Amino acid sequence: MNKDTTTEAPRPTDNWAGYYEKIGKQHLAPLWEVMSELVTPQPASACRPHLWRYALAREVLMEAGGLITAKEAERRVLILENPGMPGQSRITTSLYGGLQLVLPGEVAPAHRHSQSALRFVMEGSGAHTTVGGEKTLMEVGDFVITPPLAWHDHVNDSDQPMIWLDGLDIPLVQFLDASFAERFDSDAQPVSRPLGDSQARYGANLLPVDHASGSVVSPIFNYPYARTREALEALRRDAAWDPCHGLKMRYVNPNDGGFAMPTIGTFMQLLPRGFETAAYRATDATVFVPVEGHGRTQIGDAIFAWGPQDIFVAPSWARISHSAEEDSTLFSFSDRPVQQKLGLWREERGDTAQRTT
Ligand code: GTQ
Repeated sequence: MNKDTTTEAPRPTDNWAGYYEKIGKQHLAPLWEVMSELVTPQPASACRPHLWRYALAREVLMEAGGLITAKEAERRVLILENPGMPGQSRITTSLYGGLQLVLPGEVAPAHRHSQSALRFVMEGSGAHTTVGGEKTLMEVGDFVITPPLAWHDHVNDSDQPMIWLDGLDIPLVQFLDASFAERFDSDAQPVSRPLGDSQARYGANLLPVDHASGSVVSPIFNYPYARTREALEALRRDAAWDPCHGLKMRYVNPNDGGFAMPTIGTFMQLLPRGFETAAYRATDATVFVPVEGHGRTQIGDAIFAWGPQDIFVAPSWARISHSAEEDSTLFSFSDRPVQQKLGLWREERGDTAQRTT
């Protein structure tokens, strides 16, 4: 190769600003200025580890109960804003979290949207949500699904406040510009199926003989805590404890054995008293909700002491280790189904993780 052909071309190094301005007029930009921010050697997340103390959040949520009705608000929710992404309505980069309050006698009116929602019940008993024509009663620790575009209204006909954690794929749907939403023309949708129908039809290790599988959303829309807890308790007798997770189970869609929701993976784990997990990290930022027990979790450099109903979040690729002071159960959710479908999900376990730093 003739050396001169590469060195002769005029180089604009003395006038980058002028060059950038010129190409900017054509809506062009130089990759070399941004390459290292776009293609990072490791996840570079704005998401921060954080813990919301339930008692404190509850106090101000109850205050909102005196300021606005569920109907006025459409949904009376305090958004759990990740401190690294203020004003963006995100608990992780891809997911939204909020605490919703429905007071006795209130209705959060029927609507539907493209976004999938999970409810994880924090407090109260016997209020119901109606999803696609079927009511389900909500008890503490229940995991309830609202599939994309399913009509849903929440009604509290009990005599106690009902509070649950909402987890939605709002940021993900926003990123994809795929949001649709509409209001139903009355507060409550008609109920067309008896209580417990989906549970019996799809949630009893049976499926109707001609059930056409294939939906990406589980037809079971309430996974009661009582049954989950019972399974964990039975398994602990002969548990092969995972050094990173204790005993960790995944909520499943009986159609295909996949995750219960298309965009959000949900999990419940048991950490027995005294258990200390080995460090673990994965690319799915995760929201944890202790249901029973007390313990501590280290996420990167942050250490959080937690008890029932607290909510804490671990960013993508931050090292997580838990220690349980009592028998503890932790619900968690993340965007793992999305990452796995896209071939992006990655994890690093235990000692390996320690050695790679
Ligand atoms: O209950 O339908 O926290 O539509 C945010 C958006 C809850 C809901 C939220 C929603 C809902």
